[in-house]
Amino acid sequence: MSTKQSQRMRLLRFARNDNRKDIMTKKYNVAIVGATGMVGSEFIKVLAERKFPVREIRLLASGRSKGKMLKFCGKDHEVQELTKDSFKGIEIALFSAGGGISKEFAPVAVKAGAVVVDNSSAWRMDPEVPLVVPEVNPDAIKRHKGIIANPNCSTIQMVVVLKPIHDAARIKRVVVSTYQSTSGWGKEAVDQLWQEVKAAAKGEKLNKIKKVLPAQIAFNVIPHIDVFLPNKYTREEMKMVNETQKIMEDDSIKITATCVRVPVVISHAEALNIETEKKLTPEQATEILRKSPGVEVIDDVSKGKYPLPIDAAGKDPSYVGRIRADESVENGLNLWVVSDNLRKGAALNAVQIAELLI
Ligand code: 3JN
Repeated sequence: MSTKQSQRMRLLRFARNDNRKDIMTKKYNVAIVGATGMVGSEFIKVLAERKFPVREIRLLASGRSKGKMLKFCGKDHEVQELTKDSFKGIEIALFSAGGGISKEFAPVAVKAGAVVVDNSSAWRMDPEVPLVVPEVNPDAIKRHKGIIANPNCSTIQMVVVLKPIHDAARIKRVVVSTYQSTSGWGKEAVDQLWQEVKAAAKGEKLNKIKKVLPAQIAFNVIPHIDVFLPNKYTREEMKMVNETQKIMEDDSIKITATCVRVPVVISHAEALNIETEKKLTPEQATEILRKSPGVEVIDDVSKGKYPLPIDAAGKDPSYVGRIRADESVENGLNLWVVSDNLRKGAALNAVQIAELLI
């Protein structure tokens, strides 16, 4: 059985464990915490697009956004202020409002009877909390005790590609360099990019513009995402290492990362160098990836075809291209992976987790 078939079987087994009639008829009360943020807006869009069975949608945000109107499935909904009483009757709560809010309010939501899918790093490495990418480790959600963590955006798009290669040839080591879009750091980082670009076009000085990123991002790249740690890596880089091992359920995979911010609005790109135990030719790797769930291969260099951030924006897959042998080692591959960081890297993955739950 191919990897894609066996992964599909696993997803089907999940579905069969539930009462089919229930799946068809039951609707859920869903809360979105951080509804006015970039990922929050994407949650609203993805739930509607995928026809998630929503009975009530409760849009929660800080007091500043209270009263704002947002559309869900063509209807206006008023944003409510997040408080400890916000979760009465809620069955599924999708959180994307930062680690502090998740630490404080996820347990409150669970106590009120909800299952939380949390997009922050607050719970990801907690051994009691499953860290899930549905194409990779769907079975892990069975162990949840109320909270399920959504991995970091850079990790998600990478593991969707690593998993089928690991299953076929056992990955020994991964060297990843990321090219991360500004939307990964939120609306204000995107605003910084636009303001800098507009100022430059008018011949104005850029150093007066408010910075939320560590440096000017227009016409620049910044090798600094999240804070620096004592080992001189950034927290973003160590998230990629630790989360990948947890999701792949294999601490023997060695990973090292360099995470870089680039002046792109949506979609993260990653250059992956992979060393495997068993030899995989680029043709074999391509064949495996073509059949893998959540992956789409775009790889025809003779026609100049490879994945680009502007093409991946608004789409679901992890796109892979530039599949070639690393000729400096015995069993090595180089790949280029691009995916929409707000969709598969955040909202879509969380909604797919919620779909597994129901
Ligand atoms: O900058 C990016 O491209 C990804 C950033 C993710 C991020 C930003 C602030 C806090 C995270 C995350 O998801 O890991 C967090 C966090 O929750 O720690």
